[in-house]
Amino acid sequence: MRIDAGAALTDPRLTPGQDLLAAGRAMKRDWHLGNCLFLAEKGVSSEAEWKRMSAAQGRVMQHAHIGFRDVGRTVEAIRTVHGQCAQSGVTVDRFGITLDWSMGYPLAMRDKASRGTGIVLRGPEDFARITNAAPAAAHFGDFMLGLPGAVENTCGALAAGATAIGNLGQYFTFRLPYWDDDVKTTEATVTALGLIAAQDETILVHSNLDDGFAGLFIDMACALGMVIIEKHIIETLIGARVSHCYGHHFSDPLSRAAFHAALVRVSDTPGTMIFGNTVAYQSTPAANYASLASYLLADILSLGRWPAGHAINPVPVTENQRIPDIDEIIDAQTFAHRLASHAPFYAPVLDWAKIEAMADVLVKGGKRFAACVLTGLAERGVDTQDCAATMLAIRRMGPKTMETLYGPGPQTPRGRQPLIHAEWARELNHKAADWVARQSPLQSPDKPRVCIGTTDVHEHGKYLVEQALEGLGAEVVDAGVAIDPETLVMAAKASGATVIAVSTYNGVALSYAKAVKAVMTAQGLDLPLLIGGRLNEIPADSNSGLPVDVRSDIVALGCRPCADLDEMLAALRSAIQREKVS
Ligand code: B12
Repeated sequence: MRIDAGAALTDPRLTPGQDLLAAGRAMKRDWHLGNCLFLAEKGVSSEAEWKRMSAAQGRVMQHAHIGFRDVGRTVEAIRTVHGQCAQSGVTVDRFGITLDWSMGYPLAMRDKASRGTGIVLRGPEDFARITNAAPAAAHFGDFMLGLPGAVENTCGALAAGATAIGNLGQYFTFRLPYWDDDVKTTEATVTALGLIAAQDETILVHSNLDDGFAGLFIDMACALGMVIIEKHIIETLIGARVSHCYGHHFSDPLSRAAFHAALVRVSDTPGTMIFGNTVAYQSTPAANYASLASYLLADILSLGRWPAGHAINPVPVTENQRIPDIDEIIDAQTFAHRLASHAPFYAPVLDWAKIEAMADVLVKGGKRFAACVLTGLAERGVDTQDCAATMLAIRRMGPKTMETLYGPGPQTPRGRQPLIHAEWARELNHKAADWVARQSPLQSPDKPRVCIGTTDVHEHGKYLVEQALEGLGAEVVDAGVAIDPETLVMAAKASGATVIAVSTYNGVALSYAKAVKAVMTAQGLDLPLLIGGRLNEIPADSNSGLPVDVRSDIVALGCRPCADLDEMLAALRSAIQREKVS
C-alpha cells in the first residue's frame, strides 16, 4: 500500500500490538513504581494526584527544565533551584530533565553513539539520584519513549519513582543518527507503554505536541486532532493516560489560550506542562523578558479559567544563546511566581468569547481531522485497533501527507487552506518574503542548485532558507531532516547540486561538517558547504560540559558558517564567483 514515494504504511515484520503490550505487562513483575522524595514528602501515589489536588486549590504549578550534561551538576542544580526558590516563597513543583539523544539508543549502542548536549543516565541508580534531588516531581521527557531505548529508560525511571514519562511526540518525528529501524523503535515504545499501563499508580505518558507533528502542521486544528488520535492510541487501545504539552510554537496569546481551551474539551487527563514559547526568544535577555511575560500571562489566565493540571514553564531568557545556568533558571521561576499574583487582575478585561470561538474551530476541525485520519488509514489497510500498527502508519505517512489528505480546511490549488494558520509557518513565510523583497535575484547561468538537509529535528531554519533560496531563483534539492552526512552528500551527487547546505542545532556542527567534507572527498566532490543554525559543540576535553562556538573551526575546514540569510547570500555569490574563475 503506497501513498507516495515514501515507505509502506504497514510492515510484516511488526509484532502485533497486543503481543507487545502483553510483554510489557509481564515486565511489571520486576519493574514497578519505586518511591522517591516527591512521592514520600507529598504523600501522594503519583504526580497526577498532586496535579489534581493543586489544580483544585487553584494554585499555578511551576516547571523548571534542566539541561546540563553531568548527573552531579544536574542534581546540584535541582537542589539549588528548588531550595533557593522555596526560601523566597516560590514552589517549583517539577523538573524536566533534558536527556542526551544518545539515551534514545538501545543500551548496548549508547557508548559508541555521537553525543549532543544533554545528560546521560547509566541506569536506575542515576535516575534515582535525580528523583531524590528535591521533593519535586522529576519529568523524564526527551529521548525516553518513542525511541529504540524506550524499555530500558522506562524501567529506570519507574524504579526511581518517576510518574511522568515522555515523550510520545518524539516517536513521530525524532530520528537518531544511523538508526532507521522504525519497526524496532515502535516495538520498544509499545512494550514500554504496556509496562506503564500495567502499573497500579497513574503514570502520565507525556506527549509534547511541538516535538511531534504540531511543530510541522500548517493548520493548528491538526495539532488538536493529534491530541485526539494520541488519546485513541494511548487511552483506548493501550489503557494508559496521555498528558499533552504544547507551547514552543504558540506565540499569539489568543491562539495559545484557545488551544488550551480546546485541549480541556477533548482531554480530562492532567497536563504535564505548557511549554515556553521558545521560538519567540530571538533577542537579548532584556527583550526576551517581554516574550516570557507575554506567553506566561496567557498561560496563567488560561489555567485560571480551565485548571487542567499543567504547570507553567518560565524559560530562562538566555535560552536562545545557550543552555541556561542555575541563576537564570531561578530568576525565571521568581519572575513567573510574581506574575502569577498580577495575572488574575487581567481576567475581567480579557475577551473570553473570542478565545472560546477559536477553540470551537480547533475542536471541530481537530475532531474531523482525527476521524478522517483513522478512517483513511483503515481504508489503506492499517488495523487502527492495533496500537503498534497505527503508530507506525502515522509515523511513516508524516505530517505533510496527513495534512494534505485529511486536513480539515478547504482544498485550494495551492494546497489545503488552514482553519487556523500555525504561527511558526506564518512568521517564517513573512520573514522569507520580506528578505527576498530586499535582494536582487540571482541571474542565470549563476543560479545555484542547493542541496539542503538538517542534522536533527530542527527544520524551521531549513524551511526559512528554502523559501529564501527559491525566492532568489535558486534551485533547492530537499535532502531531508535529521539525515546522516552520507545521505546528504549522495543526494547532492545524485541531483548534480552545485552547493551543499546544512542546518544544525543539536551541538554537533563541527563534527558534522568534518564528516560531510570527508564523505565529499571520498566521493570525489568538492562543493561549497554552507552551514547555519546553532554553530556550537561540546569539546571532547570540556570540563564544563557546555557547548562552545565553533565557527572559526568551521572556517578552518574550508566551509562557510552563515549566521543569517545575508551571510548566506554573500557565501553563495562568492561560491558562484569562485566557480567562474576555476
Ligand atoms: C523550535 C526549537 C525546537 C523544536 C523544533 C521544531 C522543528 N520541527 O523545527 C523542538 C521542540 C522539536 C526542539 C527539539 C529539541 N531541541 Co530545540 N530549539 C528550538 C528553538 C526554540 C528555536 C530554533 C528555531 O527553529 N529557530 C527558528 C530559526 C528560523 O531561527 P534561527 O535559528 O535564528 O535561524 C537563523 C539562522 O540560524 C540561519 N540558519 C539556520 N539554519 C540555517 C542553515 C543554512 C544553510 C543557512 C545558510 C542559515 C541558517 O537562518 C535563520 C535566519 O537568520 C531553539 C532556541 C532558540 N530560541 O533559538 C532551541 C534549541 C536549538 N534546541 C535545543 C535542544 C538541545 C533541543 C533538543 C535536543 C532538546 C531535547 N533534549 O529534546 C531537541 C532535539 C531533538 C532531536 N531529535 O534533534 C538547544 C540546542 C543547544 C545548543 N546546541 O546549544 C536550543 C538552543 C535550546 C537551548 N537553549 O537549549 N527544539
